[in-house]
Amino acid sequence: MEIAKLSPLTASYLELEEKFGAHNYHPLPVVLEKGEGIYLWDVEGKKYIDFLSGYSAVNQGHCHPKIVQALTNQAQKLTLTSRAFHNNLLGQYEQYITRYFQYDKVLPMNTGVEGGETAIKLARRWAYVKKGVPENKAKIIFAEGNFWGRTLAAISSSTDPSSYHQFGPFMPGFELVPYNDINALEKALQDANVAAFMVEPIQGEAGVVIPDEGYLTKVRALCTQYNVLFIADEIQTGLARTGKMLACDHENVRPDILILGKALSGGALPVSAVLADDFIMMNIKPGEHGSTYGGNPLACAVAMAALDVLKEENLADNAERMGILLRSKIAELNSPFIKTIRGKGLLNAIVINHPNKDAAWELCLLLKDRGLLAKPTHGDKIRFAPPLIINEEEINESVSIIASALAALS
Ligand code: PXG
Repeated sequence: MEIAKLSPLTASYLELEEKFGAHNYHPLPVVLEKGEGIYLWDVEGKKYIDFLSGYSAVNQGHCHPKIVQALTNQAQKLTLTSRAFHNNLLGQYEQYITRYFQYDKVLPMNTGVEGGETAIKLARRWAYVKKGVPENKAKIIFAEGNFWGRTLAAISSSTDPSSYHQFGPFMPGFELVPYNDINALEKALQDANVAAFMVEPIQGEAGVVIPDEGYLTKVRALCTQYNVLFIADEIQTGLARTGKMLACDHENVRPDILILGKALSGGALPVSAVLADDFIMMNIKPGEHGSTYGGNPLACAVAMAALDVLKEENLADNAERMGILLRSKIAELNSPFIKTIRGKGLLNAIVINHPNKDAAWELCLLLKDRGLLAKPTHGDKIRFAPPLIINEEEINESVSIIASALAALS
C-alpha cells in the first residue's frame, strides 16, 4: 500500500525486493544509488544528508577517495588467497592495527558478529587454559539490552524478543545483568566459572544508552579483581564515532579484548578485528578458528586506509565538537515532540514524545521528504549519527531540516 504513493521508478525497485527478497528488514521507502561524503542520492536524483552512516560503518564519509583508491588499487592486484597461504599485506596490516590500538595481536574477521563470536571463543579458551574453569562450564556475562548481531550465539544473549523469539534452542553458558548496574555485575562475577563480561561502552541499537560516568572504570576494576576478561564491543562506538578513537578512551580504560568492525573499512566491505594480548590470543592454535575471507589482502589494504583517514582528518575531535553543536541546537528547538536528545560525539538519539506510536517513523518520512535520512529504532527513538566529516554549516542545515519536519508532525 505504501508502494502505491511512491513514484513509479522508486516503486519498481521496492517491488523487486518485495517479490524476490526475504522480508527481514523494513527500510524507509528510498532507493539510493550514489554516495559522496555526508550525502546520498536516490534513483530520482534527490540529494540527502545521511544521518545514519550505515549504522556507523561510514564514519569517514561515503566513498572516501583514499579508501576507494586503496580498494581499487588492491582489487586489481590480489583480493583473496585464503589463509591457506600467506599474502603480502596481512603482516603489514597486523603490525599497523596492533600498533594503532596497542595490543600484542589481532585476529582478522569480516562481520561484526563474527568478531563477537571470536571474542567469546577466545574468552572461553582462556578460561579453560589459564583460569582453570572446568571443561564446558565457562560462562559469559552480557548486559541486558545488548545487540551484537544475528547469529545464534548473538541472539542467545539478546533480551529483545524480536531477535530471539522462535529461534531457540539457545547457546548455554550465557548470563545477563542489567546494563549500568555495577552491583549486579559484581555479584555475577563472583562465580568462579565466569570467563568474561562482554559489553558495549554505549548501547547503540538499544537507542544510544549511555552508562553513568565511571561505569567502565568500575567494570575494568571488577574484571581485574575477579580474574574475568573485559570484552568491549566497540563495533558501533569505536573508530572516532563517540568523539574519541574508542568509547573506552573516555574513561581511559583498556579492555582485555577489543572488537572492531563497521568503520574499519569505511563502508567498503565487511572487515572486523579482534584485538588482545598474547596471554589470551596465543591459546588459539592453527586450525582452531578462522574464516575464508578473514585477513584477505583487499580488506587489509582498505582497513589501513580507513584507519589512516580517522587520524589524518582528526575525525574523533570533529565528532566531539559537531556532537556538542548538534545536541545543543536540537535542544534549542524546544520541540514538544522530543523527550530527550542524548549521545556522545556523533552517536546520538532523540526519544520521541507523541501519542501516536508511529510518530518516529512518520518523522523519518518527513525528514526524508526534506532531504535527511534517519531511521527509528525500538519504535520511539531515532538515531542521529552522520558521517564524522560533517561540518558546522552542514549541522546547521541538518537542524533546520529537523525543525521543519518536527513542525510538520501532527
Ligand atoms: N556489535 C554492535 C555493537 C553492533 O551495533 C554488531 C555488533 C554486529 O555487526 P554486523 O557487522 O555483524 O552486523 C552490531 C551491528 C542491522 C543493524 O540491521 C546492525 C547494527 C545496528 C543496527 C542495525 O544491520 N549493528
